[in-house]
Amino acid sequence: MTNSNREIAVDAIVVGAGFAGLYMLYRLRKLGLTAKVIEAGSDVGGTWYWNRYPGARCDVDTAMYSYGFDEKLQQEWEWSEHYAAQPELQRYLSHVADRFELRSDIWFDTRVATADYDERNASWTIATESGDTVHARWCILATGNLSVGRIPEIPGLKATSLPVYHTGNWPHEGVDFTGLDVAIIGTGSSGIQAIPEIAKAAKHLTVYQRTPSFTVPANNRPRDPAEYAELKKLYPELRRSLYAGEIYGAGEPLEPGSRFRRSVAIADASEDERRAEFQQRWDRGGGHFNGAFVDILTSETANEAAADFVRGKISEIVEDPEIAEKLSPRGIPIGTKRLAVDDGYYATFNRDNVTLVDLRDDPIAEVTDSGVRTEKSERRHDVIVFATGFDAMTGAILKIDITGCGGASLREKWAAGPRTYLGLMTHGFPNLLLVTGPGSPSVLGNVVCHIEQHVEFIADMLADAAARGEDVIEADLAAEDAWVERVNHQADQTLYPRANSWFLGANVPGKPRVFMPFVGGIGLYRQICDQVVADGYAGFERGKANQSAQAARG
Ligand code: N01
Repeated sequence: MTNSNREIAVDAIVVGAGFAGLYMLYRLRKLGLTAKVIEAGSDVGGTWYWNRYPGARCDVDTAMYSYGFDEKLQQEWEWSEHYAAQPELQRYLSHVADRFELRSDIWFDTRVATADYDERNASWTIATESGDTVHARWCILATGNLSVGRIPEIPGLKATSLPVYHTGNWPHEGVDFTGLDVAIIGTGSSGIQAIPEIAKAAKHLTVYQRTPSFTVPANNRPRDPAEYAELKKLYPELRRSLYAGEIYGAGEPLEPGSRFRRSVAIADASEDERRAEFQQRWDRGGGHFNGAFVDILTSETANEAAADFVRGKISEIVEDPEIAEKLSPRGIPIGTKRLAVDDGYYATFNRDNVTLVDLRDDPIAEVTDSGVRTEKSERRHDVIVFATGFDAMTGAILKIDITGCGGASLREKWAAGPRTYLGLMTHGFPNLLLVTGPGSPSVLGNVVCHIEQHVEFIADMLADAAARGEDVIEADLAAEDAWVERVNHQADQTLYPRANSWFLGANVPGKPRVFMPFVGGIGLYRQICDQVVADGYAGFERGKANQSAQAARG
């Protein structure tokens, strides 16, 4: 990275040029504010810029995993498949950047190092790793929930001469696996997407699995033109019902109506009805499998029925019963780690060139120059792929050294877990706004609709403050404490805390175990936000900069 030493002052600085940062910039400009977006990558795209591993594709029907804010955009853009692959998503975001002429306000290849709040001026000073300085009234973090990849510490890994890749930071030129003996470590959503594709290309693929995950088929297919035309007519109603939480989580359905709305409790369905419901969802494909019954994430009985159905499918698909058993998750409620959506995952284990190593039985001891040594055996490999996930939700925020009022450090404030009001702001850090921050529903469901809701909330709040001549906004401490309590309480009513998931930070050694997303669903969350607005932005303290400075000086 070269030193650029630019210094500018704008109304708002936005960190990140993925789905959130692009739309935020668009809305800030609509408010007449000057803004700059800082992006570490060389192009827009965020997650879709970095995650280019083979098989990377959306796990939500992409027609709904797209912006709804511009009618012409959603009518004119043509998705080719139900579950678009990474290149198409990247093209879409690139198109959005060009269509709304956003690039001129984005600094690419630039990473934010520090952000410091100046109480006297009620403004933020952002310093980049390459020596730039930006002064801004508002600092908006659109850094993504899954953008800091993690490779576990394994003896010998740092010293190995083998090529090592992480799915979340994949080489742009791709990796040619032809004729190679490949190891992949990790079987979450990324591994589950990559494994079938790498198996097709490689001479041999060894899958090192520590915990089996539940996955359901995507049943991906090209879009049928007539069905797609019909969908486009229904966009407003579909988006309305998705935002209202009337359709399950990510918004798999492509038509409104009772068929896709939240279903009945499992106790109200007979054995035959249960099976039929699971089967039709399995056949249709996609993550809405977990919406079969309304209590799958709250009732052990309902959850076990769904889990049993999937385990039954694994034993039907996988020919070797021992491998089928190793692939079958037990003791982890289905859906408490994000349900993966795959394209031929289980059938991949029927291939002659695929080996499954169960790390529960035979843990990794070290990585060598020739491969991977487990406690019981040693295998030669030409390349190692890590699909070991992310320092999720807080990783990208805390990677920036952020100081707020009185020089307080956000890393210290969040040392025992993130504390926010509505996932939007954190007390002691005025004018710092988070898009889909911890404490919001964000990653549970369709993140694009959550992003749109947050960006619109932030833009409306800034417009309202401007209309009142206010330029300082801060989360009220009591409101924040009450929100954190509510997020925890709500999670405790579900089965979510039973899994060692990244939702809880359990995948990062030493990270506090706190359930980070709001599990109440986007419908309830939206109602709460609407009420906050109706009550004059209740829970947000607002004022004028000089008044705040006087207050700060005492
Ligand atoms: O990461 P993960 P991911 N030794 O944390 C294993 C989104 N996403 O990148 O469970 C051996 O889920 C770990 O094992 P365990 C989606 O929201 C979306 O796959 O900790 N193994 C697990 O198997 C998803 O949930 C799309 O025992 C180790 C795996 O690595 C999120 O990203 C596509 C290990 C990590 O799974 C993260 O998914 C892909 C070790 N030391 C991802 N450490 C879309 O389609 C970890 N593991 C939009």
